[in-house]
Amino acid sequence: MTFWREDERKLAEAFVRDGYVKQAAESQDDLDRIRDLLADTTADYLELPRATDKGAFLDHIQDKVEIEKLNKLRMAVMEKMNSEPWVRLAYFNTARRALEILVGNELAMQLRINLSIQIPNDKSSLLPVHADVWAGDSPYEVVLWVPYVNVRRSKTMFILPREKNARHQAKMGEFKSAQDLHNAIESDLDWPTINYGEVLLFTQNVMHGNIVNTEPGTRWSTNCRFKCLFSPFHDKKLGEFFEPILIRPATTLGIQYKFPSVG
Ligand SMILES: O=C(O)CCC(=O)C(=O)O
Ligand SMILES: [Fe+2]
Repeated sequence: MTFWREDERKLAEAFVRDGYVKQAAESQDDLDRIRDLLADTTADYLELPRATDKGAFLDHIQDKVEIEKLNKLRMAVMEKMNSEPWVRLAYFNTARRALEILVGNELAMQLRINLSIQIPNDKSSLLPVHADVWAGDSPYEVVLWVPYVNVRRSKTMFILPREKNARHQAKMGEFKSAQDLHNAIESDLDWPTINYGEVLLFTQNVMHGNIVNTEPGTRWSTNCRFKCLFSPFHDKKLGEFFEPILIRPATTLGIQYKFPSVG
């Protein structure tokens, strides 16, 4: 006996087993719209003509910007992306059904979508092995991670699948440094190949991160957290870091209900 629908159960089981799932974007139009905004904003910022092939333009941005100016560009593009009201809904639409299956149908979404740009051989924009729950995120959050170019090997991110994560985490006290930890987990890491048009959902309870991109092109990706509105919040609070995006009528009625006063 299970209350799960068969296709939903498969997705849920894979997520629980590995701590992540990859799937086709549920709305290619919304994905394209965000990708095009990133490309056009970048072109405007660099005072270059807007590209026709936006994907290729992003992938080859290392030819157009120096490493020293990269973070300023990243901040400017991120600012623009977060100032466009349609982007949040478009972002959600790229994995709406999966988020409802994996997280819930009453949802809070992170207020800011983060952008990461990793040009080949840049050592300055790395996120060494970590789990966001170690630094104030609640273990109930799921990250929707979206690449705007094809990513694989060192151009993607690495994830330690759940079972292996549990094994290594049990020996956490033995590691002297992040590098030590990285060396210990290295052979157990997954490096999901994700083509443009696909998205990744993962739990930040498992260790993950990235290394220097030694592939020929630049990685462009965004990440944003979603959680069930009624799951416990940790340091990242509702209203400060998250905002409700879907509240169902029964909840609205429940919140508004006032018992009749008696006597
Ligand atoms: O994009 C990456 O390589 C890492 C992203 C990450 O650590 C996160 O979204 O929590
Ligand atoms: Fe992270």
